[in-house]
Amino acid sequence: MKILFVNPNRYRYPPVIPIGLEYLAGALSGTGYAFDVLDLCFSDNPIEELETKISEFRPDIAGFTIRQIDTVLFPNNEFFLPEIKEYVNICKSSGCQIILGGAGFSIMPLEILKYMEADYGIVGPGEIAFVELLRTLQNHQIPDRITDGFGYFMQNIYAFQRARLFNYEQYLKNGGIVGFRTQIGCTGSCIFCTEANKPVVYHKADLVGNELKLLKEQGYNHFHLCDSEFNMNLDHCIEVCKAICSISGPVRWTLYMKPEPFSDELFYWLAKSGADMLTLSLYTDNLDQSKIENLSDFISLAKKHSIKIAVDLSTGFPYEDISGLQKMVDYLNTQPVETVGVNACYRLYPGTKLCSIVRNDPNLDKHLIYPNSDRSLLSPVFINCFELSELQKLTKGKKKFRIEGFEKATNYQRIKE
Ligand code: B12
Repeated sequence: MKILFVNPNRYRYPPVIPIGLEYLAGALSGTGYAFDVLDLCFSDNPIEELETKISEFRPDIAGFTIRQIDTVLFPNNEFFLPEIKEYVNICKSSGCQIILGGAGFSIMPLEILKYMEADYGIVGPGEIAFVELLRTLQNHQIPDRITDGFGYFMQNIYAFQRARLFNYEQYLKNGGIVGFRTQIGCTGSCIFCTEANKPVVYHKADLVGNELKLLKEQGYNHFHLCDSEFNMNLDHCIEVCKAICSISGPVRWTLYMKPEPFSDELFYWLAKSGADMLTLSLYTDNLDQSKIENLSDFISLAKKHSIKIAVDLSTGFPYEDISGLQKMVDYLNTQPVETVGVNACYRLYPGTKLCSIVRNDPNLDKHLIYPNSDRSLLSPVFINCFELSELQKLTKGKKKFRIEGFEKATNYQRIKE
């Protein structure tokens, strides 16, 4: 059975190396399945390249990684599924079975499977579930159309392998950065987020160190963490940092963090292992004095260890009073953070708390934005409760503040050196 992995992600602000396929290919090693990859990110003629690859390799299965449904931001939203469907159709017409996976796919698996008219899909981490699915197909048994990849991780420490499949140089030349993962899942419970309340599986810390060591030996020394948030379990975080410290020669890395938990020890090890910039996710709802004090401690510890902070500030949830944003803007303006991106437009996804709040209150309908004529949630729908003009008024003249949705860039590109 031959598998062709396809990366259809051609959004390049910045381009992202599809490392999910590298972990998947790592899991295939030793199983005897033949596979090849086609990365369409920089292709000048993706359709022709795909057709050529299919006629040369003759795969039985095409495995598509669907990293994004759309860009999540508004305005200037880009919806990716119609383009991906064109590639899926080409594979289908060659007789391949289609298997879908990826972070975007996992958000609305049933809907995307149907939209793509694909055969099977895996939600969440695919490493173990994909191999099982191949075995089931090979044994001529009928698998479930959708498998929950998390269900296959019985232990919460995961020994993984990562293959090296893609042309990293081309990504780096175009503003990309090499990613790595230290855990799967998220303990956060943000009301708008599709990653909320997912079981967490930790990568074995020494294997994370080893992965970065191998990448460093290949000449890469600047990395981006690909966990939802890093600080879910401080013991694991510190173990990972220590493992990174064991690599000879310095590396730099950048990460996502939530405001809690943290400790002086964590920041010490972050800095020692080369973390020099973090994106901190903050919210303005339920803001009270104790949260501000906690935040001040977080910011001063990062500063003490020379780690720069970019803030992603989410505001304007249903029923929220704008005075909370005013308070947060005034506070952050006095703090040693490099940039603050303010977001008040939320992409609605079925299954999130925000979506059920909206569905249960028709008074919120006036805040909904439908950028496309299709009114299903597969095509983006947003809720926006704070007017753009109000955000502009509150942040006017405050240089480090930026309203999200206009600029096509991400924090590691904004904060250099
Ligand atoms: C890190 C990250 C970034 C970094 C990437 C850095 C880098 N160089 O790698 C940066 C900051 C650059 C970034 C940018 C963007 N991101 Co981002 N990002 C993430 C994050 C946190 C991790 C993604 C990741 O790499 N995971 C690690 C890899 C190993 O996992 P994986 O790809 O999911 O693969 C596993 C499974 O999905 C599965 N799998 C994957 N492919 C396949 C294929 C098959 C066939 C199978 C069976 C299984 C399978 O198995 C894999 C191994 O376990 C996710 C959220 C999340 N926790 O997933 C958001 C996320 C993917 N990003 C998102 C978005 C919107 C963006 C941007 C569009 C933001 C913007 N407006 O600029 C850009 C897009 C950039 C681009 N060119 O695509 C959204 C997509 C949401 C949606 N509606 O679809 C997510 C889900 C966050 C969210 N909840 O909103 N991002």
